[in-house]
Amino acid sequence: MLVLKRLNAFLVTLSVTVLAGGTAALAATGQPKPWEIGMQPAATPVMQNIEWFHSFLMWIIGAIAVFVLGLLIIVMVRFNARANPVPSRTTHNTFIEVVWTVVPVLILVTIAVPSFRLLFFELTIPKPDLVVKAIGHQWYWTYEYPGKKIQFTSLIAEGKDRKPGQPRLLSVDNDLVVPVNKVVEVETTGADVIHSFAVPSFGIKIDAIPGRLNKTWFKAERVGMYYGQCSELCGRDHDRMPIAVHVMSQKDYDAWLAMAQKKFSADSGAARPAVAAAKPVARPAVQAVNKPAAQAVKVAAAGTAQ
Ligand SMILES: [Cu+2]
Repeated sequence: MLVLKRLNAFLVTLSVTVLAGGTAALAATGQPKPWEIGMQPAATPVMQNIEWFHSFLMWIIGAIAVFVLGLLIIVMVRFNARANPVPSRTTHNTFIEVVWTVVPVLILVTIAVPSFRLLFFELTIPKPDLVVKAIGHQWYWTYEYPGKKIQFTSLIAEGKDRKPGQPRLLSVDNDLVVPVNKVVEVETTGADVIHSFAVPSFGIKIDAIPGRLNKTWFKAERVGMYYGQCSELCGRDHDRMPIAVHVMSQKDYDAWLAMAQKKFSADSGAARPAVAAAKPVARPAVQAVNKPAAQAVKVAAAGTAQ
């Protein structure tokens, strides 16, 4: 009885925790949380579709796993050497062979239809209300608002630069600011190596490749802060180029735009000095390792030249 009582108490605690967690998740902004096992709450229609597709696949995977487990148990119980000492010599059964070919095909078709629908939804960019350009650098992002003469760098906020409430390793000095409920087209490119612009709660992840212009889109449906990270191994400080998107109401965005056009005017060069500040993230140990490698490259190059 005690065991049952304890089990009951555990289940009640668990359900309360899950419910409370669910409510908190709804109110929370787009960033990871301790002990999170699901995905970050969706903030765009694309991510809502990704979440749906994920759950849909989980049901199919679960059903297949349970079915196969059931078959294994039946085989173990009914056809072991003790229960079935004289095995049958059957080798073919046309009906079963047709079934185990056709059913998997049907399952794959069932998966393929929503999968392609989601892919087209992600890749077909609706008419944008705003275009922003994200340029990956080693190791920070620069953002441009084409046609609005805004260009600024976005550097990780660390130490005393990190304001209270800003999450560690995800916050930056200058957020990418966009209006709520508007289609934002993101153009990405790389200035040096391949980076990747990814924001989990928007359901976007797109490579920023030097010499190419990649495009994706999002429509954030709630105001708030949404965080992402460069998701392509791009060198020493790959972990130090977070993405912080501040989604604002149209009114706040307009006010920010007016301010930004003065502060980050692409013509004034005001955005430039910050780039220099990004460089001296000293990591002596790594540099020491890199040096011999650089020398080796030089030696190899000299060898080729001869
Ligand atoms: Cu990167």
